[in-house]
Amino acid sequence: MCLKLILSLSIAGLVSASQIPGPEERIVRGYYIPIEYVPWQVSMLNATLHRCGGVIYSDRTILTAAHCLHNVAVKDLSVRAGSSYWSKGGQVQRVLKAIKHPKYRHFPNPVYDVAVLILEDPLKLGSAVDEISLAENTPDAGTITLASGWGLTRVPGFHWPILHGVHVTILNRTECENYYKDINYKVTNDMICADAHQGDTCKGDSGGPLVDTKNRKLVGIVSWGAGCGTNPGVYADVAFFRNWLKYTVQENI
Ligand code: 4AZ
Repeated sequence: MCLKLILSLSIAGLVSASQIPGPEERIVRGYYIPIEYVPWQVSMLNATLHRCGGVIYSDRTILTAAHCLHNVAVKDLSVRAGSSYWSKGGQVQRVLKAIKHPKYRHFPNPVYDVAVLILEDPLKLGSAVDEISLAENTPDAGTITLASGWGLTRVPGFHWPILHGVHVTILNRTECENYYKDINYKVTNDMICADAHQGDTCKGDSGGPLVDTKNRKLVGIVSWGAGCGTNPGVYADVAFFRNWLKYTVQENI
């Protein structure tokens, strides 16, 4: 009886300890998630190295951030889908065409930071590889969303070999705008912000998904932030870009 109690207490202790992320376990301060939880996630590879995240919109189209295409040649790009590792497993397809939003600029921070990738051959969809639909509406402040990727888990740090996820809360845009104005960055109406204190995206997560898991809609694409885990994370507002994304896919497929 006593042994049983000690055993169950120590098991409970182990479980709860593993659920509290230590400072070394960070997307920043996130947790490992298997690809089946976020089957819309891909790694965008430049030659053989992870460069950015991406999102499966259809078997032949991937959404990512426009800044991920900076200084890369389309012929060197591919995506890996269906694996929790950016470096192995799943399916790899080459990118045929990459289309940045025509209003994309990068000063003082990225604006209109979205792009569409057309794949050479379609992905085979299944439990680890699946498309996600675009949100119709900008998420309300307070909505809890899931971000994922292979980005830095601490600053300074390196790209993690295994996929991480983190739940983040959407912030009021005006507050985020005022916050960043004070440190000379510009949050505009093509962006949404999420609180960074409970966990955040970081370098290498860019282009990846921010998802409202309650209704399984893509609400954001990882874009930028001042540092990781301290100031709000900034995402392209998918509802804002919905028409452009749909039109661009239709015109190029
Ligand atoms: C980056 O450099 C980056 N904390 C992406 C996301 C965030 C910061 C930086 C958000 O790609």
